[in-house]
Amino acid sequence: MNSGLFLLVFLIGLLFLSLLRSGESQHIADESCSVQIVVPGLKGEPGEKGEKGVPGRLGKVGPLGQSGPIGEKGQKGAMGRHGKIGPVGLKAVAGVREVENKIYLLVKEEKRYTDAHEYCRDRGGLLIMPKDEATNSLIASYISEAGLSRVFIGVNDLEEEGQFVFTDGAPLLTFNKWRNGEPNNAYDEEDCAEMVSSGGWNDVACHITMYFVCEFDKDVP
Ligand code: GN1
Ligand code: CA
Ligand code: CA
Repeated sequence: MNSGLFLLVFLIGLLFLSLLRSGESQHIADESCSVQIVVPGLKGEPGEKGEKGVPGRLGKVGPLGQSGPIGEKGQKGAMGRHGKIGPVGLKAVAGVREVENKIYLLVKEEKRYTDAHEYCRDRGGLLIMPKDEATNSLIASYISEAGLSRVFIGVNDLEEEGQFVFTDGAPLLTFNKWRNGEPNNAYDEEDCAEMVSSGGWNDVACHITMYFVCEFDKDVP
């Protein structure tokens, strides 16, 4: 018994004693009275150890930890797959020139005159027919800028010696650009024509091969 309980019992005992003396003093006046004071007993033996309790609740979530150091760079990945096949290119062609109603194409493939003519015609065009000074200058710039010295043009006298016509059959009535002394039908075999980088024309043999320029009409409505 602890000291608090002992004090309580002691006080209760005193209260009981005072009540006996005041309220019932007459009734028990003659009785022999005795005061009993309750005192705590000896401390008992310790009890047996209890069973283990159930586990407690989960604790609160802790604060975020500090970020770690940046890792090392990863290894290079494997090579990717092959790309798709690209569009068909224009073989050996160096750009084009364009005016309001025509497109000019320098073909850097050496061909004889008739093969060059067919090349252009098969693509919807004809060998270039420079019918005015502006067109002739443009083609001259085109070939000189390409670093060339000469190209076949669509001029020939295959039908009748000395009677030069454009490849579309039109005669050279209002414009030509023959160099001095040309056409001379050298070796009696020159029935086709070339343009040199200055813009001048010269009749040459048709069986020789060189680059050439095609012209194409634009579809102007
Ligand atoms: C001569 O000089 P050249 O090679 O550029 C000739 C042309 C012929 C040509 C044949 C002034 O030109 O008429 O077509 O050889 N020029 C002169 O290869 O005679
Ligand atoms: Ca000729
Ligand atoms: Ca000539």
